[in-house]
Amino acid sequence: MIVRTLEEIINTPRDTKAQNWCSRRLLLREDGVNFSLHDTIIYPGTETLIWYRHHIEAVYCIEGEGQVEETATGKVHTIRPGTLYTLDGHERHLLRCTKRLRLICVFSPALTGGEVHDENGVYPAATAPEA
Ligand code: 9YT
Repeated sequence: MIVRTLEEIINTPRDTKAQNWCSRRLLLREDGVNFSLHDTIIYPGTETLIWYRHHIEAVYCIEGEGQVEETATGKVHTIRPGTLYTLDGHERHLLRCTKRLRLICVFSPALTGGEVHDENGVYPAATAPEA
């Protein structure tokens, strides 16, 4: 059994910081459960281009307010506490934050840790199969 707390992760290497967000990575690939689980904060007033070409991400909002815009269609979804969105089609999108968002995010396959978006909003694919 794995038991850990957010407090144990803050300001460690599992607390990954980018310009528009920070991601506290509670479970990673090295934990061997085939998904990763993150407690993510998105900073207000930001817009982030995201395109998880190699991953499926599920995002459950527990605090704040924002929008997701699908770039292929222009479709806009409001994000508020209690809203889930899942990028089951690897949708390229813009994530806008109007009120500091706290999001619980699950990635499959699991992130290895340290990933931040490249210029296309992509996280790299893991190089070896999961354990
Ligand atoms: C919603 C989203 O994808 N935000 C970017 C950070 C990501 N959730 C992560 O790496 O935890």
